[in-house]
Amino acid sequence: MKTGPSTALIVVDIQNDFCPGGALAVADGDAVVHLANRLMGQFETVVLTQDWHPADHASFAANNPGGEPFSMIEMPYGPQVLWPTHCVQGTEGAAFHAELETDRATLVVRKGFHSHIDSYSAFLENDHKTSTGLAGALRDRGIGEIVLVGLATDFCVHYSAIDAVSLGFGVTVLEDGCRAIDLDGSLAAAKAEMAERGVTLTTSNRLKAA
Ligand code: VGL
Ligand code: ZN
Repeated sequence: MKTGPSTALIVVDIQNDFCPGGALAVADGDAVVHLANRLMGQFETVVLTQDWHPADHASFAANNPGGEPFSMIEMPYGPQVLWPTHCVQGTEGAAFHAELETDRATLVVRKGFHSHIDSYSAFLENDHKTSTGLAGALRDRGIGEIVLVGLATDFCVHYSAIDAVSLGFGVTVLEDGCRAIDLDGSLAAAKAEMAERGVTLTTSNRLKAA
């Protein structure tokens, strides 16, 4: 099956730090690599996203005196989880998983590189204003629908999905192609919000040619 040319596959943050052994490991995160590779063969437009933080990033607990990893703080743009230091630019942890077939990508989007704003979404940073440029790049390529897989379901996949809906894209999340961090019920909340905003939550075996 080949998916139609107006649908892009977006592979979110399949990087070493989100895989077992990484700094912010998502349980079973590496289990999605082979499915992502297989799906890439079915799309003309394949986007990879890469969490790409400077070492002084404000979302790192280590850069917030007294801040515990996985606790919440208030940033000028709203609440922010403090994370273990992860995906620092140029490190092995920020590199894509070695088995991810990155040669298939037609666009790679890096995000989270402003020290004072986190960016879960591949479209808008966490201030919900600063654009990564991805929406424009997709529109310029004639893309109207996106299919999302990757890490983590409840953070970067979730925020990418709801921003894409707000920006006018049709959005499908393949749940078997994602794994979650699941912090205090964040997976259930993310799934409920995605469903409510009109994201189609399905599985790869039900992906239809569009
Ligand atoms: C992510 C937390 C912090 C993700 C990135 O890729 O879901 N989560 N940075
Ligand atoms: Zn991050």
